Amino acid sequence: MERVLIKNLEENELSKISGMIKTIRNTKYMIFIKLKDRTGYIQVSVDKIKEELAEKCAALTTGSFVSFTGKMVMSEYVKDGGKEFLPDDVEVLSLAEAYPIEENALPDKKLDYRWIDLRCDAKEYIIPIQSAFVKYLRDYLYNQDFTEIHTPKIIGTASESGSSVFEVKYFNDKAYLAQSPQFYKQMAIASGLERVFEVAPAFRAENSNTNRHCTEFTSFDLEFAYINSYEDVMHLEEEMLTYALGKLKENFGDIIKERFGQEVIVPNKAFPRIKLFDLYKELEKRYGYKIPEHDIGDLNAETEKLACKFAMEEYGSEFLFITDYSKAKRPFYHMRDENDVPQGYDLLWRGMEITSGSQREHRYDHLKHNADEKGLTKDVEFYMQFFKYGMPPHGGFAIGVDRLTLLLLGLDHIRDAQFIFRGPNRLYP
Ligand code: AMO
Repeated sequence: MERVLIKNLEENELSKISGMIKTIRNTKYMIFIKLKDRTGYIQVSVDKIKEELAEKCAALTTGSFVSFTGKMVMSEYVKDGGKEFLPDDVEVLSLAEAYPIEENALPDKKLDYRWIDLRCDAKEYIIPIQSAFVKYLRDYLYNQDFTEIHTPKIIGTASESGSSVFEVKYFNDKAYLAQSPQFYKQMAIASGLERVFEVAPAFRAENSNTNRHCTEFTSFDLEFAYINSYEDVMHLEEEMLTYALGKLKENFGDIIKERFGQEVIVPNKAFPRIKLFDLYKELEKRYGYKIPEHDIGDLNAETEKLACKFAMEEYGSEFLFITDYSKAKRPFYHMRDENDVPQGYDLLWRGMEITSGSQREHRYDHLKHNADEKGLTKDVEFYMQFFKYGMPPHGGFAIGVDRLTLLLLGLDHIRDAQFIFRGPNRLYP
């Protein structure tokens, strides 16, 4: 018999359902099993009058995978829609041992058994919602004529100044894990592709044990040509996020509210923008906060939080674009204006940086000047080649998918926003 998904069950039709046992309750006359498949839950009610079946079901355990054959009926005694499955037969596909973790286990222990941890009510939607978020972002870009690309993650030279790279042995040579597809997405522009994006892992050898850093994360990168300024880049990001949040609210708004207690807020106007040094002034004026000397020209975690508080109070916005960073703190590939101000931005959401973006320097001489100034001449030799044989004006940005998930669902730590977390002390499972 063909399997029927729980969502598609028809009343009184003989059907076979398959799924995982979420809970099992053995009472005097009945056994109640909460069965889950990818479309939802159903209560399977086994009457102990059916002795042979009841005996088999009594031996089942939480986490076991089973198939039941029987009929779905409507019952006034069953909560959440009143559907109940009355089986005639059970087939055990895999019997689970007792779980090695409880819901209140320590985070590290839960990571050891991540696949079991993801079965719990609080977490089972994290990955499906993340998948939908990325799909909506992708959909937006396909509608805007973007091409998805796939760039190498094992590379010959470090691809981003400033961030630490993981070195790997490559036969008799040395290679690195890509911190970003930055150089390759720009190379794609040089190849004439005009509008490209990539959703792929990025690696950072940063020994940061914070709730927002991982050593491997998923980077949603894009790059597009024929822009007039970095305003065009910010505008595209704003439109893309607004579209995706709209879709998320429509399709997952209720479940996000119910399971995570978070409201999906769809922006209804342009995201506010502020220059970095104006932000410093605002934060000092409003909250008496002074940025530490060593962070001047950049943001730190505390500034990001306060900046978002300011954006909400001043503009009623969860998002805030920060522009006009110091050139010392920005990569050499950002275009600069006549006053040497980088034409780039960071985007903050709910207290955290989610994006960096900019118009890129596409003029060979200017780019070389910027690279020389940062002492990178040798390191970026191969990248400089892309600009010698024709390159249109262009720009782009990258969003951290794990941070998006963390903030959308109001999770405490990025380890829960990743299917499998990678941090300085985490290489397994
Ligand atoms: P940047 O280094 O700011 O920019 O990274 C872009 C975004 O990626 C996410 N991110 C991280 N997420 C989790 N753990 C980390 N260790 C981590 N590092 C970064 C953040 C961040 O905003 N090439 C540029 C982008 C561009 O200009 O197109 C870059 O990589 O959400």
